Amino acid sequence: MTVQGWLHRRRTLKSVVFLVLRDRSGLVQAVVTDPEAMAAAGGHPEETVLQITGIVTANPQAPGGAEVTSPAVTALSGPAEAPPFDLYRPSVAATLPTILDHAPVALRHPLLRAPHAISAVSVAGFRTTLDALGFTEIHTPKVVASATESGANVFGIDWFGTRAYLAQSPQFFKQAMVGVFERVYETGPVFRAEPHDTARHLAQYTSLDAELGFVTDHREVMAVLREVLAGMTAAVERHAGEECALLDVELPNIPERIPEIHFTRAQELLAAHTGEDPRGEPDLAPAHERWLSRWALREYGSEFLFVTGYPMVKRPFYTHPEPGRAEYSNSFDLLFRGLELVTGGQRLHRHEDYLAALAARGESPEPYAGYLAAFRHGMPPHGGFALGLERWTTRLTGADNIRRATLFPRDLHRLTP
Ligand code: AMO
Repeated sequence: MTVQGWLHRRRTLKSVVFLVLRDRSGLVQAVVTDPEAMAAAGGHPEETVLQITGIVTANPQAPGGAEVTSPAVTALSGPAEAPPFDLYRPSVAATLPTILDHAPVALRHPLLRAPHAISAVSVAGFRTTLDALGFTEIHTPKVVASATESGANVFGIDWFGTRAYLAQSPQFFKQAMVGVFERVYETGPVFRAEPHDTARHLAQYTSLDAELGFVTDHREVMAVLREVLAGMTAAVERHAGEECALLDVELPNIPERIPEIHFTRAQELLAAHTGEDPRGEPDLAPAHERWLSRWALREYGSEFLFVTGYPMVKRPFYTHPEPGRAEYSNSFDLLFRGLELVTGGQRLHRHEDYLAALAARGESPEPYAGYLAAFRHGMPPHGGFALGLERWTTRLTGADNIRRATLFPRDLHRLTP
């Protein structure tokens, strides 16, 4: 048989050279015993790209349980320099900045590659779940004329002499497409000019968005999200078992009904039990999210918790208010292992409600004309959510920093590689 891959590890002994080759499926060892071939094989440094043809022989001691004997070894290309750390060692002897600086080669280490394989199958699980529920995949512009989430953390760019922005979310487009397809989803990059340097913020991240029409309120959106989480987890279990084993990933149980707590009740609990009184604050602090996650685990055995009803002042203008309590909203955040993973909710769907909401915030409808057009032609009650892919993988793999779940992170300090 012929195998092609990278020379992961070379060991030269007196009468044998072991070449461990790495390809997309794992490791395989070739055993070179012919003296002439040994001299040639012994000269290849690690990360040389090799093609090896030989006889496959069972060997329980070899990685993968088999090895290639009597190999003919051809070098397809050789490395110009050694990797910044040994890729064959079981643990990674490098700091995060070194890993990120050398991402193209560092990510070849099985431990560093694994989170990205998990991300990939998670996205596949997101897609299959929503496909089965009758959603249509869409692709929308990433250069836009107005901010969607808030004007504060948007990147401005020059677009042929006109002011434009990098999309913070496909929010407007996915809502408009409810008018066309009823149920849509999108996976793609979004941009946030995040000035803070934290372990959970990126300036570019991958947003997994969904939006569906004909909902009664945000709870139907939460039910779809529950199915999506189950589908993503099942996909990881089925298709990334090796990576999960390598990283000691504990997959979460997805409760049939994810527990839910209203924002006001969450604040009461925090006031009663944490020695802090956040009542009156319009949002939850990261420490509050961690506390509530621990509470949900104790109280319901759930690693997920929906916090619903956030105050309208903290939600974007498209948010639907809570019937009978207009200062609160039909929106939610989903906390997973102490971190906000998803935001979603019910949206306004009547044109006049959008005009009123913008006016109440002292904003002109002018910059939103293209967006508002959809609502002039009849839109059903609808809602949706967005899940941050890198946050999902970070929490799933127990990574200490979101950058370990991002191929080429973009942040306050990093624009390369
Ligand atoms: P929001 O702004 O809360 O909501 O973002 C949704 C989810 O995206 C992730 N996220 C981030 N991940 C990494 N780095 C960041 N800087 C970052 N900012 C956000 C989080 C968050 O929960 N349009 C709404 C969604 C909706 O209502 O459909 C929105 O974008 O996991």
